[in-house]
Amino acid sequence: MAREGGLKLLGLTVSPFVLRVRMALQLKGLGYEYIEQDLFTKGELLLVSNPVHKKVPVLIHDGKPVCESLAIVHYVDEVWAATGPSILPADPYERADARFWAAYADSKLLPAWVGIMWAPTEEERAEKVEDTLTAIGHLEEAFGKCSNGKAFFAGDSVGYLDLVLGSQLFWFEALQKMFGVVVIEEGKAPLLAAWVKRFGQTDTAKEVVPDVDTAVQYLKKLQSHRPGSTVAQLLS
Ligand SMILES: N[C@@H](CCC(=O)N[C@@H](CS)C(=O)NCC(=O)O)C(=O)O
Repeated sequence: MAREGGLKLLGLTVSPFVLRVRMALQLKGLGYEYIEQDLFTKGELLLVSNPVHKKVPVLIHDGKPVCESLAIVHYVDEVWAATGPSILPADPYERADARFWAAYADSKLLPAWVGIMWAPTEEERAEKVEDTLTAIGHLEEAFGKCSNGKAFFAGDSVGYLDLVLGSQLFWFEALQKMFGVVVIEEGKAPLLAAWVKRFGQTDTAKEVVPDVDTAVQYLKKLQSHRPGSTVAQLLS
């Protein structure tokens, strides 16, 4: 992997937002310095690089910070357009559609499954499971439409939506392990269930996705800090 001069990533191993950026850099074959952040005690570099949200990921390219995971993936795709495969679709309509579903995955699916972890009662947990499965139902339809019968959202190889949803999959495994919730069930979302298996076999997934136990351990650590801690926002 070529190491791109002046490329640093401020991250957190268990963050799906960070993971999608690592996946994008892997797809492009770009080397970078990875700097794990302690979000319990935020360091100076994170605070000056992302003074508005103070969140990871932040990609620092030649000293200039780029914040927000989707903006970073767009940036990587544009700056290294001639390096490796394209991440976003070339066709403007498909591009707009991919952005629509990425925003949906982050604004509806992600908060729903994070809610499963933090629900104070079993009743509220069941509601969050329902919300999660509704979002998965929409994404199952989106997969059918975007993939056009091919292996990935982007067609024959991994692209934007594969990264956006693929970066959340190891947390789905953690949810199953900790709460017995099956987020992508073969009977209800057969296209996505088959995609999960294919995605797991890609170099992108194999090289950068953390072990599910890392997520389980991190969640236990977060739970011990609730309530009233800003750490509660780590996966919000
Ligand atoms: N919309 C942001 C979300 C990033 C985010 O929520 N990062 C979490 C880690 S998973 C974080 O840094 N939280 C620190 C905090 O909330 O103080 C993105 O896409 O980059």
